[in-house]
Amino acid sequence: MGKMTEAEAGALFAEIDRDGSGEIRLSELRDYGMANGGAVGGIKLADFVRGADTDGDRRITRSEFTSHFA
Ligand SMILES: [Ca+2]
Ligand SMILES: [Ca+2]
Repeated sequence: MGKMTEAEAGALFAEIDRDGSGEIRLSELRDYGMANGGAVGGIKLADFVRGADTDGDRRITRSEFTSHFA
């Protein structure tokens, strides 16, 4: 999508991945969204998951995240 640099996307990923597991679960995304008006990088959470979770396992890995945003 090219909205962010890879460094910016990595920093945002680290912010959302609170337990540092290397993947974002829906609960982490929800917690982040609740503190940020229900959106990640200006994208609604549901749309974000649909777009970024390319393998459909309902978790977003760092590579899924960065390839979606950067
Ligand atoms: Ca995590
Ligand atoms: Ca995934």
